[in-house]
Amino acid sequence: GGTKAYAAVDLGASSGRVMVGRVGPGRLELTEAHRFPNRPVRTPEGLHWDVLALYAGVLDGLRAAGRVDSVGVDSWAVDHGLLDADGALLGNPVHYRDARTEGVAERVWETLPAAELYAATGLQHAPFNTLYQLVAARGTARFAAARRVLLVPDLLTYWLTGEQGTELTNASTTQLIDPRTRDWSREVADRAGIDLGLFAPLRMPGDAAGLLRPEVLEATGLDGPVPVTAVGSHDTASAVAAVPAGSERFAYICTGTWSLAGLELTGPVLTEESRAANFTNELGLDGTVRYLRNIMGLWLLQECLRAWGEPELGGLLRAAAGVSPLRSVVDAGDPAFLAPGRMPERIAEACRASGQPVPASPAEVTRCILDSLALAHRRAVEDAQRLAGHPVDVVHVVGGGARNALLCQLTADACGLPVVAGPAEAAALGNVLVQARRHKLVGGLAQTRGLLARTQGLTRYEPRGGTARWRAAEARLADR
Ligand code: ADP
Ligand code: LRH
Repeated sequence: GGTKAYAAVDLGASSGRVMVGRVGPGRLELTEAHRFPNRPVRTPEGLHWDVLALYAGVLDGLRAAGRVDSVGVDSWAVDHGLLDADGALLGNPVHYRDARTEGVAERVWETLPAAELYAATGLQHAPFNTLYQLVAARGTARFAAARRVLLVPDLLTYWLTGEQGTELTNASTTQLIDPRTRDWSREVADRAGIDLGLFAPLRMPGDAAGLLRPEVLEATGLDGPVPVTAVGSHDTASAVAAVPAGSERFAYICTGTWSLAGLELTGPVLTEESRAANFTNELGLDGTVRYLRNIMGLWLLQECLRAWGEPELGGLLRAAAGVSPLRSVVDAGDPAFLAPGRMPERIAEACRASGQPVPASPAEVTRCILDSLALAHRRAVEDAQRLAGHPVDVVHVVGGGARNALLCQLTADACGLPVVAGPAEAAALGNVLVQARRHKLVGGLAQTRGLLARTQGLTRYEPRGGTARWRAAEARLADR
């Protein structure tokens, strides 16, 4: 009694899943109902998300989940679908790794200088920020026909319920939100020539987002009514909400396709120094700010695995653990690694260009990637503390990379701080917990973090010393 079940639809860049969270007094259990690949598709027009395949996976997952008390959807940020005047999707959402935004930011900065843009929105510079994508789309027939922009989780929520909205945490990655007012920045939109009327009204995590449509009930075999709840629909917002921290003195690293490394703050840091360090201020639950840096993450390894014909990951990581440490490192923050393709070669080229030994075997390349990620984690955790004036004494690693023991240990060593790893499915848990708030089963962040710490299996990694070696490796990169 007193336990409810929630379906968390969590779409990552590498896989989508529908998880079922059971929440009751002192209870939080997560099980996987269905997982499906997320495979981007390149057509002559560019690189796209196969959003219909993802929606089919969501419906299969809801069927597998069975009876639930509500549903919530989160996904990767910035990307969106365009709808025509009838509400029909105009083509597949373009992938943030597509090249159409090359050079677009530089054009925008001619009328809206980068420094002013940062002061107004606090958003990192990434070529794929929604603002730049919309500017890139301008002039296309598709954009001319567009009457609405829906971010990916809002698009799926629309298909599930028929209701449109723009959830705030994900809206904060568009580069059109002022993190101080937590509302649209009309000035930025006007100066960039973007019509904010394209976006549906803002909604907050915890808001009702409608009921599953009759056709969805039919397709999933569920009995209605099934409410849908707006959650922290940016996957990173949901993941940070599920960091099982016991105090405010923590850093987090959400490690999946990306590594998102930083701090949870009560307000944005909009200084010029912060801009130069490319830290972002994204909006989180309960008035929080996600102050973090994007690091290329396990994308580097995913792309190598693809090039090597998908060898088994466990064996490769064991082999990498035996390779001598810090032989060569690359800058895991370098946007040069953003696009898909030829990843082992690109990593080799970066090592050669910086006069380091070129990793040859898959085990050596894997070790180079993990050392480089740990080094980038160290830099982000250090820089964030300094720039925000917010010291920490523990680093929480959540997301799929929390299952990678070598990466967690190297991160502890590099940061010179203990790492607490887990939960690996943090985004789904954060999604579930916001739904459970609607039924008053859980409270605010501090309370749910306690529940997470008590119920989720966590692994602790102590730093093994030798931070001098990491400082030296850092200097090797900085010299270039
Ligand atoms: P995303 O949400 O961006 O798709 P995830 O958080 O699901 O990413 O993380 C996926 C990554 O987690 C994989 O690329 C892989 O490197 C890592 N991972 C998943 N399972 C394991 C495992 N059992 N051991 C080591 N690493 C793992
Ligand atoms: C991680 C993520 C990240 C964004 C990127 C586009 O999945 O949402 O927070 O920067 O995708």
